[in-house]
Amino acid sequence: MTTETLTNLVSEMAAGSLRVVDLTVPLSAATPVIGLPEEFSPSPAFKLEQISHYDDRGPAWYWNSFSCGEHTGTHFDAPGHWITGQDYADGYTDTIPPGKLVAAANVIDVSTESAENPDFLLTSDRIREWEAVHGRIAAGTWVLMRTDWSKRTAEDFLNYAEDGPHTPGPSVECMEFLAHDRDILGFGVETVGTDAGQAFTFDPAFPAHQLMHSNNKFGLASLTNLDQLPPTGAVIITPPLKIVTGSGSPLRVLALTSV
Ligand code: 23J
Ligand code: MN
Repeated sequence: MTTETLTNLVSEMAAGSLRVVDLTVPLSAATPVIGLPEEFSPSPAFKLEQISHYDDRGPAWYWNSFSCGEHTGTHFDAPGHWITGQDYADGYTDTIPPGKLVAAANVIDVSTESAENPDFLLTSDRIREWEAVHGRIAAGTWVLMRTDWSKRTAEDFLNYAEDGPHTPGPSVECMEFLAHDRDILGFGVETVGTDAGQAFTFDPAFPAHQLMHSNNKFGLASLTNLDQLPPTGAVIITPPLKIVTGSGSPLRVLALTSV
């Protein structure tokens, strides 16, 4: 049975009836990173340095070293990233069970609402509305919030104002609902972080981090191409780098979807 499923998978991919969609943004020095208030340590941007380039440092080979914060570009938030998730032994990049790194995705399109209001908050009511059309969100699946934020320029993507960033995200009660009533695997977004720009003012602050990670659930940030996915039916592959005791990492996120 299992063999048949995998045989069908590769033949449907070869035939073009299953497609691989890349949900990853390019990783370079220009990749936007989250800005925190200045009393906190900043996240360094991605940096690439040549080790050699077919030259006297290495005549037949080209390679680089790179550095960045773990939460740079398209990246995975492990439960241990947040104080509320620190005690899960299986909640760090090297200890997450691999079976949790391939899962179904539910894509909730709130791009219209987000275009009208950069502080748009996803609510449990909006999720129930989506479920009335697409079916109930199953336990152990991803919820991906489509905002089309990845289509913005870097400046409008971060969207800073004097009172902080203005970007869409989930409400507190939405995160409680998805963690407790739906028992999802994790919450993914197109914005720089899983929380809304103004989430530092919420109670609790940063509910996506606070509530997902306290329940051993994951985050995905800076996703792109969510407009190429169906509302249900796609499978996403999300293995972070196996950094020992890592809180997350940049990663390549691939979606398998029927055409
Ligand atoms: C550190 C502090 C606050 C936040 C974040 C990181 C993220 O959004 C992140 O990338 O996990 S809100
Ligand atoms: Mn993060």
